[in-house]
Amino acid sequence: MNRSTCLALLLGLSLGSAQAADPHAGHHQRATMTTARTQAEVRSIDHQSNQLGVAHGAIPELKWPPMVMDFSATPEQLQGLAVGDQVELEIGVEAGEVHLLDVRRQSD
Ligand SMILES: [Cu+2]
Repeated sequence: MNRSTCLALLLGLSLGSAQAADPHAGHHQRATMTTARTQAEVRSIDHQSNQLGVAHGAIPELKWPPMVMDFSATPEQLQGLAVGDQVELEIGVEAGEVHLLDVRRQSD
């Protein structure tokens, strides 16, 4: 391999990695958030650390089995909720992070 071939290969490699490190990559991931709605029952509410514990059913869109889990929530989302409430949750998963997008108490 002569010197100019080596240089061309090096340039090609660095161009390739420059593309992989596209600063817009992070922004584009926003478009890949997977969202799903599910029925759940409120199991715990922590107003100190803003955690909402729920039992939810299977969520095929997210490939989640039924489970009991905690979500980080906003104080607004926790407002007016009580343990035992039936709620509808909108959940978004983006780059492996779970976001609680919406909490709606089911009218009884
Ligand atoms: Cu879950």
